[in-house]
Amino acid sequence: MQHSPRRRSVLIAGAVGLAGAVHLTSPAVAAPGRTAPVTPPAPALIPKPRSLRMTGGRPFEITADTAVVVRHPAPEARRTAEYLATWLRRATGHAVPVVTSGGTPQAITLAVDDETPSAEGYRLDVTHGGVHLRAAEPAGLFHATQTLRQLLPAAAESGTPHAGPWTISPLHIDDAPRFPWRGSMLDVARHFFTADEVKSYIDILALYKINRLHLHLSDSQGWRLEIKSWPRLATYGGSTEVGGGPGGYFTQREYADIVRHAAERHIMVIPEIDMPAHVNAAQASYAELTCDGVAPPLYTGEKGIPNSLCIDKDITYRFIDDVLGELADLTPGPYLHIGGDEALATAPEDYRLFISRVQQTVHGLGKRMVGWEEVGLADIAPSTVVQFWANAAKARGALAQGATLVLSPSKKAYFDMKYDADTPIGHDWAGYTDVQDGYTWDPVTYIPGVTESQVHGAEAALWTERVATFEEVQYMTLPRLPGVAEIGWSPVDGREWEEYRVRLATHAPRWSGLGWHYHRSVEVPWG
Ligand code: TNX
Repeated sequence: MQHSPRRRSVLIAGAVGLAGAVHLTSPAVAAPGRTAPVTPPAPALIPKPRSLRMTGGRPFEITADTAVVVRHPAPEARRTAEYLATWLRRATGHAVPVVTSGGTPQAITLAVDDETPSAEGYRLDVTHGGVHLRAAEPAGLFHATQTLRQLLPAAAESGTPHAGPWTISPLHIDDAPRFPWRGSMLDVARHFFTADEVKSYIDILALYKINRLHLHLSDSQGWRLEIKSWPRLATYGGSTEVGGGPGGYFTQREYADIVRHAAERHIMVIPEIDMPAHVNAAQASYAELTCDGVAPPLYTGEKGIPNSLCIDKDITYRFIDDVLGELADLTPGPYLHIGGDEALATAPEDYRLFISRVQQTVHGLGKRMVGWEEVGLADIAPSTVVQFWANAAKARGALAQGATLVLSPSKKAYFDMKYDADTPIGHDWAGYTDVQDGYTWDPVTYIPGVTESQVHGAEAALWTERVATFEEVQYMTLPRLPGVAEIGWSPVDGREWEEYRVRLATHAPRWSGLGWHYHRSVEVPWG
């Protein structure tokens, strides 16, 4: 499906309505009897900005004279400028120096914006003479650079310089996210993915303004983080994976490197240590974590197996204090995810006692607790973030206690679900989730009766029992991830599948340039 430039501009204007501030006044709309100047089509940005206006006139061009100018005092702004300049150098072959002063023509300027106080919002202006990125906070500046990246041709992603011309049509963008939590979960426990692969995953998240990376670091099939006080968790518990492969784990240094790589892209890492169930790898490593003191063998099967930490033993809580203590020290973000799902081998009363004790530990470490929806069955503090995946009653139990939600509905946002019957890998227990299914839902209305203020946002979850290679991670993630990103960022009023799928199709050359595999869903009009 093709839209004329004018039609596409109007569709972009759909997003403007909700923001209510700026209206799309296309210079292409001339008075009767006058010839309209040609206005280029609105760019196919994902997530769609809150408001975008093509302002007309001669384009901006990146030339050998182009510099990146930093007029924002935060050190992170300087880092973002360097990141942008590095990317531009690789794309264009130009020198693109980073400077802090001087009236450079053809400059791309990063500056403070006192008018957009939102933590992640930004404004972006392109004129013939220059590009201005303005934000109150460094995160907004970073997001602005990712928008700028999408304003340039896909050839810019290939990692080797291309001949220009590198032009951008004049426009004004005023943008900010709808939700503060736009997440992506990667299960590195069922199959292990290396720190370099995780960093590559983070780079894709950044392009779509995803700002939370949730790492599922432990499960029955593998323990993936070095814990210095309990070393066998990683060295033995991490020594295999589903199917019997070699598994692996992150050293603390590697984990810190992942956290840093994410932070440089304004992405917060949410680490999860799953308990009281999903603990076979831990119990295989330390027999004292079982009630009978007998260590089970390592497990490399795919199905969940009923196991539980021993709720009555003191050593269980020493283990948790040690593990969460080391994890908290390594994690600058305010959240620790303690899993809490599918505790089928734990009696309900024991489960409630257990979650209360773990919550005390998390709070004692100065962190907020995150748990899967099952923690709504326990007594939880209002500061708890509860991750919905299937059961509305449990989520409501959490809301009734003043807790808040992140939405990961398994029927919409589980990227381990097959796209359709022909998808060679993945699950189907929650149904097929093709691109349209993954795009057409809303985090506030998904569970009836929930209000916007009770929702932090949306998170995609990629479980990896059946996802064995990093190519398969890419294939299950794209093209669904941009949909979750737009659900979390863009105003609900501007979201329309027929328009989105056309926009999405234009991103495929970008993914190819980056070397990313993706699924060519029949629902998307790929070029
Ligand atoms: C359910 S959703 C699980 C995971 C599995 C997933 C497979 C949730 C909290 N638990 O342990 O990997 O299904 O789709």
